[in-house]
Amino acid sequence: MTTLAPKSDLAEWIYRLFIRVTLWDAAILAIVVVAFILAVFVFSSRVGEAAPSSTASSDLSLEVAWTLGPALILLMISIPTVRTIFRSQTARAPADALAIKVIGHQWWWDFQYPDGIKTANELHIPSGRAVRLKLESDDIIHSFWVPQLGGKRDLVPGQVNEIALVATTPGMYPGQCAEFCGLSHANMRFRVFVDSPADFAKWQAAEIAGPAAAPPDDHLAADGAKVFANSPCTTCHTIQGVSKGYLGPELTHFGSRSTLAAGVLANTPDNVAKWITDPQSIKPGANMPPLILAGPKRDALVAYLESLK
Ligand code: HEC
Ligand SMILES: [Cu+2]
Repeated sequence: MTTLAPKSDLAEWIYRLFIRVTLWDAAILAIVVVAFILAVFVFSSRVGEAAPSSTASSDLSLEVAWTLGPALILLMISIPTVRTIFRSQTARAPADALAIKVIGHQWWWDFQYPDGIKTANELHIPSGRAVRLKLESDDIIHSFWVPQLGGKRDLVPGQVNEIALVATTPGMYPGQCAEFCGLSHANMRFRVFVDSPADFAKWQAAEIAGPAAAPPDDHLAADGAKVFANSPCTTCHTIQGVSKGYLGPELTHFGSRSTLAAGVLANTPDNVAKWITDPQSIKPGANMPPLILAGPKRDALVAYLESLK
């Protein structure tokens, strides 16, 4: 998570501004340090000497110089700052930008695409295409922050904030909620996968197609599908064609995600089993109840979830 290796146009503008402001700040620092050294070692009186004469109120050109100098430096900082602010406004995003709804929940992320694709905690976007993220919150204020893709923007209940960017380089970029939002705020992470346009089209097609059927010889997953269908999991979690939940992350393609519980754990069968058994011990405050389900039933459920590619 670094702001010094920008991978989108927005992050690049902010990075360049940061470097410029830092250089001007360095110039101010150099001037102040030199003036300080001169004052201490050259233009000061020694013990026993008379105090040097003051020029403060008598020299008009000096007064003008140290008023105009700093004013000019501030101007050189404010012009690019204001320009970057205007440039980064989402109104300037092209009309064909990919609009994705981002909904913050305590403590996970919901991503909804215009063609009906829904996913959680792992956002896929194409490189080289404008993306317009519409930020909303389901509960309290969160903040969307992917350091390599651009500055933070808050998700405020009852309001839609936007952030627009064109990602330049395929790769995985970690993100994090950047506004304190309660017990598991630090566990509200996410990942942005910037895919090449071809990879993105492939991902999109797989998502739209619904969950892949488990291989016919995977009896464990088939049993797990039955366990899921008859469990309280269906109240909260949506799996396309199976359940319509109203509260938790979409699980339709859970098996194709690399992490679970907002980036807290790697998505492995062991971790999923631990998560289902006692979510709160892994993620304090998690809004998913522990499920009293052990042995073969739980193993089957885990196999089913992992088969949802
Ligand atoms: C009361 C609603 C509720 C019920 C019931 C529930 N969950 Fe969840 N589940 C959640 C919430 C909320 C989260 C997000 C927790 C977080 O990351 O903070 C979650 C997260 C998950 C995740 C991680 C998803 C991801 O991509 O990070 C999995 C897997 C999961 N639940 C499986 C299950 C299974 C299996 C059951 C049934 C045994 C179940 N849940 C029952 C609400 C629920
Ligand atoms: Cu948050």
